[in-house]
Amino acid sequence: MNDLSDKRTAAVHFEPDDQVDRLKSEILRKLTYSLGKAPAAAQAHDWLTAGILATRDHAIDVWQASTKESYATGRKRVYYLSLEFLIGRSLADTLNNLGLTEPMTRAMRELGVDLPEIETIEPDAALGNGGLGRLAACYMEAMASTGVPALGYGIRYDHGLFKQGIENGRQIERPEDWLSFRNPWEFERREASYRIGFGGSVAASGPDQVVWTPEETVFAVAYDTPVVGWRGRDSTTLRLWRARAMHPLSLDAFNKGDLVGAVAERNRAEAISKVLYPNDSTPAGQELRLRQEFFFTSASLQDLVHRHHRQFGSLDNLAEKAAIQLNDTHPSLAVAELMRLLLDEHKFNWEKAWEITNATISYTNHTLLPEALETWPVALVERLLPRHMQIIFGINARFLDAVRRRSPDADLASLSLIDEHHGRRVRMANLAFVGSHTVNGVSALHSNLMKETVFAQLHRAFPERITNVTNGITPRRWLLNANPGLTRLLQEVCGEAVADDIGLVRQFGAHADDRAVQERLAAIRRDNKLRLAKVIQQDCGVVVDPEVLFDVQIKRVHEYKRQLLNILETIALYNAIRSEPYRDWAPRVKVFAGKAASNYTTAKSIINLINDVAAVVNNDITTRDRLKVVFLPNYNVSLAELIIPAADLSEQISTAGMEASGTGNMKFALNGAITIGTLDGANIEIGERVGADNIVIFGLTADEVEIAKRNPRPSAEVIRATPHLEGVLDAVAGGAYSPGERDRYAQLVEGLRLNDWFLVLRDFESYHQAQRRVDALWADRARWWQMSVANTAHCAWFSADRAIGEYAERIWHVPAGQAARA
Ligand code: GP0
Repeated sequence: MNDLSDKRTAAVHFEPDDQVDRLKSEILRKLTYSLGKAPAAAQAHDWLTAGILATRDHAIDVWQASTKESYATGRKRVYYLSLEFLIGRSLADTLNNLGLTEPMTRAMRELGVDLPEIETIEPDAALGNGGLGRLAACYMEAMASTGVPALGYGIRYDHGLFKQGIENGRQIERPEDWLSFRNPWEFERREASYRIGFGGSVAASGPDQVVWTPEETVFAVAYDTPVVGWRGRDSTTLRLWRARAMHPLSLDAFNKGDLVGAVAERNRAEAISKVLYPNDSTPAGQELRLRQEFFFTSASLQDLVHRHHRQFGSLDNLAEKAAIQLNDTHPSLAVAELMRLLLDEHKFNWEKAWEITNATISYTNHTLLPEALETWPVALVERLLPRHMQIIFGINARFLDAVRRRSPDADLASLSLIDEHHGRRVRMANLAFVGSHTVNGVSALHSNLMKETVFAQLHRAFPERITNVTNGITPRRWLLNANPGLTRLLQEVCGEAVADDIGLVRQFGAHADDRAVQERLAAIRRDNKLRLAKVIQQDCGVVVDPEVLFDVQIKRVHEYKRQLLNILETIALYNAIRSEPYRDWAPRVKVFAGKAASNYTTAKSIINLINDVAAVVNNDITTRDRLKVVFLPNYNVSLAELIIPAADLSEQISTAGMEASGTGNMKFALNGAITIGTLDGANIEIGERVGADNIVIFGLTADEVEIAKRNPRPSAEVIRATPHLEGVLDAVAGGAYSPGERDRYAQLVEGLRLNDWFLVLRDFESYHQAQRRVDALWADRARWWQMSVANTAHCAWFSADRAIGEYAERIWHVPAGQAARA
């Protein structure tokens, strides 16, 4: 560890001016010799790239020290397999973690460049859809910050999540192109490439041992990016795989003049890492998706097995030195692929191979929605991965045998890795569960529901296997960087060290009644709202007053997240304000943002409705200073960083039992927004920590939702019992918000009337009442700031450092490193 601390003091030894001068010359060297540009000719983008390259050098110092240390001591390493890493921008966060924000800002200023401005032209690395991918990104940073040696494995998509435009109120998708200016953070590793096979045939070569001859082979090439942790003490590695063809050009075809045929193999191979599937919480079910899953899983496992073998000369101790975490079921094939490598390539017998596999792998579940659980047709897996299908059958036979012997009355059909009901399909969640030593849910409620619902039978078979690790978020990105105003206040009140130990924000709680603190808080929030208001004006053409309540729902658009409940209640509020203009309504702006999967018709219709309602409401002079509705296009990580610190009210209103955890909810609460929410996911744990008086809860509980689903109450009856609802639904269905196309929302409303699956109607009145409680709280501004202080003060527990600490101790059995103890 000595070289690490030496390096750290080395950075501190420079006098500030030396450091600025040094950075200046580093930037100029990059500009001149890496980009070939003279300062006078440099465009904003060149300065950005030069700044990133100079910053990256500092990251590399940390990175190499971390890698060397973990290699030299032979410490256990975590391999985090995730099909998604939703990173966002990297420059500001990396500088901040390295302690270089100040000197870099000055260095750039002396070169005539405004750093905060060029930071905003860095493209978001949007290699993920939503919460699941963002969680992976937070965890890579938290492992770096707490000294857990780790590699994140994923796919280097050429095109990340699509860009969303809004045209005539409707979502349109445009391709995303983050690599068009190259990615200055990454290192291509041609030498680290692996062959990934598909199709072909298998032939027995011994007991349990088989030779697989793939019909098709592609290369996986590694691209590495360092992720530096807080104060640059440690670093993790993000290793993303790109697909390349073995034969980029067929000379045969070329010579015959068949130019399309000449590049056919190349196109087919490279399609694998071409684009991220834009589905969140619902499997796309396309063959290319399965190819993506196997491609990155196989490359990652070959890589880690190879590295382990090189370091230790044997795979017997793999489980002692490697912890493989599966982020959802997308990398479930890891179970079969590790078995294949151990059996076929390293000649272990089945029992030993299985023991190693099971002791090495663990799995995180992120959803209980039955439609979201991944399954693949046996016939497809057999054709694409014949050897893996054999291994899966082998695992299943042994597993079901063992269960049958232990408990003859077990429900084998629901335990089986193969679903026999809908054609034969491989259940990826069962494969991951059986292959893992530990399976975790992402909030207390979710982990308990796992035991009672989808995994009930597996839980009976392995009562020790399920555990909970409530999600966490990195406070560096989501508080220190996103909200510098609040951070300064917290440092004044709780000491500079809050940045190092977020737990110290607890002390902020003692100042909840302090008038001066409340005023500071109000001023900070106002500044953040002004920043957001400018973007709202630019992007939506709507002027909003920073004095009004900012009521925010930003997340993927999904029926279970119930943006529809929010917008229907907004319509009711709009009607109410118009009929009683002089009541003391809390003036509000309703802020929405979020993407819908491109094939999710209902979600797209909800986006359309929000925009149509906005068009009506924002042009009505009677409600002008009371209500505005805006839908910010192209929600992404950068936009979240802008919106969250400006929010007064955080909408977390999913149907109870359906949102596994939520992580946006944590970001808002830590930044001092008040949550209006259901008793779902981590909302429950937020409520437990901030106290029932400091959160606004409404709606059916998960248990009540269960009952309501078994005995559905007819929508007509619910509507009759709910004041205002009928009028709202009639207006929407009748085209009041879509005068040019009167039946635009007929289906959407008809859906609610036929089957209110997500209990939008059932929870409407409760939500409406909760919003009136919000009005009252907002009217008493001292009370509001008290609540806000309590939220910030009691949400440090939702730090990703805490979550990673739990994984490290209870699942991976890796000691946190020097950084965590320092
Ligand atoms: C869950 F199943 N999540 C899925 C999925 O396909 N994509 C995804 O983002 C989310 C959950 O919905 C969550 O509740 C959770 O916090 C997150 O995974 C990380 O665990 C949304 O915030």
